[in-house]
Amino acid sequence: MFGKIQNYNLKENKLEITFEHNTAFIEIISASIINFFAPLKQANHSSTAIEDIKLQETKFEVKKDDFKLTICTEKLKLNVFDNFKVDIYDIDGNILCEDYRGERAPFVKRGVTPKSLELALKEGHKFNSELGEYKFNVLKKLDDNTFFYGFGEKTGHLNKKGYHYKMWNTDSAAPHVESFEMLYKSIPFFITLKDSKAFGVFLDNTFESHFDMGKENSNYYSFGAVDGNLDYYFIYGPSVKEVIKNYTYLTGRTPLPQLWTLGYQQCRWSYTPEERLMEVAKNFRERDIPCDTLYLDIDYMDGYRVFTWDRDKFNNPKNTLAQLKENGFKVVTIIDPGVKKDKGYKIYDEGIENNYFATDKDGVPYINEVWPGASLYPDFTNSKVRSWWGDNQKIIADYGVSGIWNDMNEPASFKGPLPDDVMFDNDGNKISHKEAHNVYGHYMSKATYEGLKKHTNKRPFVVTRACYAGTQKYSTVWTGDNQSLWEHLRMSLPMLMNLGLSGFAFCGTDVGGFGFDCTPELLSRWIQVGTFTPLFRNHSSIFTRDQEPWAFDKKTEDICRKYIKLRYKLIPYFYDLFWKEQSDGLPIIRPLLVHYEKDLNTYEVNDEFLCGDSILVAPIVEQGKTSRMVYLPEGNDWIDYWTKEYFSGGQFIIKKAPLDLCPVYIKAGSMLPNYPVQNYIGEKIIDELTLNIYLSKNDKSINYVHYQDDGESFDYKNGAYNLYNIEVSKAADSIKLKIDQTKNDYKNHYKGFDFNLFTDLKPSSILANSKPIKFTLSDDTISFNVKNVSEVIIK
Ligand code: MIG
Repeated sequence: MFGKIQNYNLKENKLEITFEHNTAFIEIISASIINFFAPLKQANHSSTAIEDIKLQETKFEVKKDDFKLTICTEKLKLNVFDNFKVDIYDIDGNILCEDYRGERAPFVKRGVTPKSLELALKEGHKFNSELGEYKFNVLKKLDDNTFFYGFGEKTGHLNKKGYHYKMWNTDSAAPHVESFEMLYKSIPFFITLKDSKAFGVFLDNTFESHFDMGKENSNYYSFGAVDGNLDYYFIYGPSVKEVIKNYTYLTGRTPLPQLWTLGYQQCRWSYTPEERLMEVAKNFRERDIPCDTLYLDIDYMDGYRVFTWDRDKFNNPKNTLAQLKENGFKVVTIIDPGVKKDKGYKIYDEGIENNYFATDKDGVPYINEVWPGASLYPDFTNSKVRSWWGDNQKIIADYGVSGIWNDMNEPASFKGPLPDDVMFDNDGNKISHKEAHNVYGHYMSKATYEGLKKHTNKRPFVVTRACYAGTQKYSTVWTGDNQSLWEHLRMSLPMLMNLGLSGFAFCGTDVGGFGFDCTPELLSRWIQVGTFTPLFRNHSSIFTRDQEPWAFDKKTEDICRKYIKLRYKLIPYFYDLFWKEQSDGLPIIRPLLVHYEKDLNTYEVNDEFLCGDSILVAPIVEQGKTSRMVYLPEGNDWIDYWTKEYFSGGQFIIKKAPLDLCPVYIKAGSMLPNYPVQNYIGEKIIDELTLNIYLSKNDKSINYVHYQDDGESFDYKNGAYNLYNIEVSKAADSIKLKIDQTKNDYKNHYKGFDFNLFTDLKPSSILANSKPIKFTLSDDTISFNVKNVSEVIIK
């Protein structure tokens, strides 16, 4: 495709390489991030995922000999050969990523006769298509001890080696199983981990793309796309953490959410009419189950017309929402992209008048069918359409709605898929559906985010189903129509972990399962997982069993209450994680390997996850199981959250887990901030923070930074926040605690702190700023309260 290298030309960070048949570019974004680009479709190097790419000042050298070009950055060495073959080494000369030079050689698939194929297809058997032919396909050498992660929302397991995935946003109501190659989201990014060293590859191409991770043949893996430019980033670690940090440096990070979005959320298709919505709200409060958010699904609208209300079902939405607000409930409404074809309906009329809809190849507005019947698709690739759509959010926000849920934006359609030649404006640089499809949900989320920001001046809460790489800047995501199946609870763990590794720090699945009928046991176990999931939303489909915490029996309700309350205690911990994510890009849900990549036992752990760096969750994801094996990674000791039992890391243990117990372990040497349980976030004025300290037997000190702000506005961007630095250091027979407010620019402060220290030290006195204070000692816990104190000595 490229031929021999002829010469090269260096301009700032960019190397232009002239090959016999084609030109290619290598751009040094930073010492660790390299872009490989060949304008196979268009000269313009544009990106939807990456906005305002920031080149980092970095030193590098370029050399040429008869066979190759060599580029050395401070972290990497690249050899570039004829045909744009590239080998990448670390600076010590260890090979990281090597282009594959052989021919493609798929593993053999055998049939019998054409007739047997015909009959098998008739019976409904499905076979994977033949060898894919793409516009380009990059082959890399695959070694045995290689593991792959990422790809956003895919079914199957944590490790993606040996599978083939396709990026084409797809709405599928069939039960999502391992053999699915695509779902609602396209995140063409993966992480390679080998011998404790990691790098990422991001293929920035919005056409249908393919990733074969050693399925075709175990000697190579490959990525390619059906059209568009060759445009990929090599993102070095060597730690997985660094890869995530660098990837989110490129594509952006999840912005700090409003605090209430971290509470429990209850959804159903649909809570209508308003009496039903109010009844659900009342049940939460009467039954003492915390809840912040209720959702309105499509039936609140007038004939599914977006930005309208069905006045028979919601007589006075403003009043209803105000009443709910009194009780501490936020309401989130669904908004689909499909606009009903209906003269006299404002949104349709404005769209037609201004040419805001996607068109057929002749420029006539394109019509398909979704919920409202014949419908048109707003062209979100056009910035004018985005700002119009953004302004429409005001219509709904003015009723008191607190967040927007974007669905059906793959885009979905009832009358067959959108044809390839449906056209999108793309701000004057027209593109077809083939190129726009995978970014349709992205641009819709961006429009929604920017509109909500402009009209509410609060941190927008947007939930989207479809998206592309980089959408994390605008929206949280849920994983679409799962079902109330144990298999889907099991699969939600690797799916959410991989979404996290792919930049989506704020994600969740429908707790309890969307389709099919949930059972009491399944809901109990799913709520336990949801407690540690950033987006904690129970949702179920029309015509399925009720799935609210009280829908089954007292036992299930008690379990739900116990775990939802635990979630409310942990709110400040989640919020601190989101604060830290702004600078390190690390997701909330993490596979164990993120923190323990030296421990090879963690590479394939599908059924445990870390919530932040301090909590290890090992849920039960199988029916009838009341005990399980838990792997505690090596490198730390672990403390059983429920019993305070102490374990060293690097071992498998058996944990008994009756239905009301989810195995949870706290990393020894950590600190967890807690709030009191509230019915909803903001119910209580929290002027004292609880800090639970889990001392390690080995380490000498713990340091924890806690973040505090108003929980909703953008004032933190101008510095209106507080930081508390809490340090615990251990000597032979005493413990010293230092409390230091290192930033002090938000007007509310904690008046005091409640400490709970889990340790075997039995102190005789505690001095706060040199004065003795009262404390209690029970089991292994020392508890005391301090106000206006900077130093505590326990001895
Ligand atoms: O085709 O709005 O994934 O969460 O409840 C169904 C109705 C359309 C699909 C979403 C689901 C939502 C449902 N929607």
